[in-house]
Amino acid sequence: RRLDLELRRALNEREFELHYQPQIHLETGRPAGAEALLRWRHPERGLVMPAGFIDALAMSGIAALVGWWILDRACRDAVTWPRIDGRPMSVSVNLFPSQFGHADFLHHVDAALRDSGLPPECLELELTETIALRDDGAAAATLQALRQRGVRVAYDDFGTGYASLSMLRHLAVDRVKIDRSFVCDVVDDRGDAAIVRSILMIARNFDMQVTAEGVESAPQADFLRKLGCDEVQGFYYAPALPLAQFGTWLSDYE
Ligand code: G
Ligand code: G
Ligand code: MN
Ligand code: NA
Repeated sequence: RRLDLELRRALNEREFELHYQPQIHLETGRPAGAEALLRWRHPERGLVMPAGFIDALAMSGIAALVGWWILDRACRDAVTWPRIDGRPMSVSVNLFPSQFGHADFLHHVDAALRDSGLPPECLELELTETIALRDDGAAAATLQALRQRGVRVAYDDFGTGYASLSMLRHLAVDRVKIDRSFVCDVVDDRGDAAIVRSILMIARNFDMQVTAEGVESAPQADFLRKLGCDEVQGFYYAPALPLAQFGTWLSDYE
């Protein structure tokens, strides 16, 4: 169909680009990494956000192809980032469902790391529970293989799915990302605060780091810091920025 054809063209004509949203270590207020977020530089419509195409792309036949490009691009971009406070910046890459279960998945991860020279410890892969729930036995083996390489894995949108807890039992990961729907009213809504506190407690017991998404104000950041949240991202710090602008943003911290 029309959008499908357009997405194919976008891939061939190199209309996709990655923007980077900073991730801040709450204790120090310093950048720790960035999440790569896909944008479509459409010749007529200008910059198109994922809401306008990501579901169609995920279901199209080229999702994995675009996904390998994203992985490769993100690793190549991340090696250019400076160390902050002596630590290298990490890059978080969102995966499409068709990537994680793909027979060549680990091959592509290895190739992206090898070709870029990015240390495996600097790569974090973001999964949603629909991805991890797809194939239980294979998913566990794949996570184990990533861990052996030193690549980290995060659960995205944590708490929004129906199987968030049972996933942790079967598939250990390094980090959970608290969905921004729990963060926006966390200061004023007792229910949201209770959920965030509970996620933090579960994460500690499973030895996982926690990133809160969608932080838009200082009071939210302060609240999350006092609860012991590790990292945050959100408009309060920066939106996703084109690579060059992200570099400029980072240079303030060098
Ligand atoms: O950038 P924005 O917040 O509009 O992105 C919305 C959602 O689109 C993200 O939360 C994520 O789920 C999805 N998304 C954005 N970039 C990527 C990408 O590079 N790969 C995949 N698989 N999903 C992405
Ligand atoms: O991977 P995920 O689907 O969670 O992607 C994060 C999305 O959230 C991106 O599309 C990004 O543009 C958006 N986003 C990032 N920071 C904020 C924020 O502070 N507030 C809101 N409302 N959205 C945000
Ligand atoms: Mn994400
Ligand atoms: Na998310």
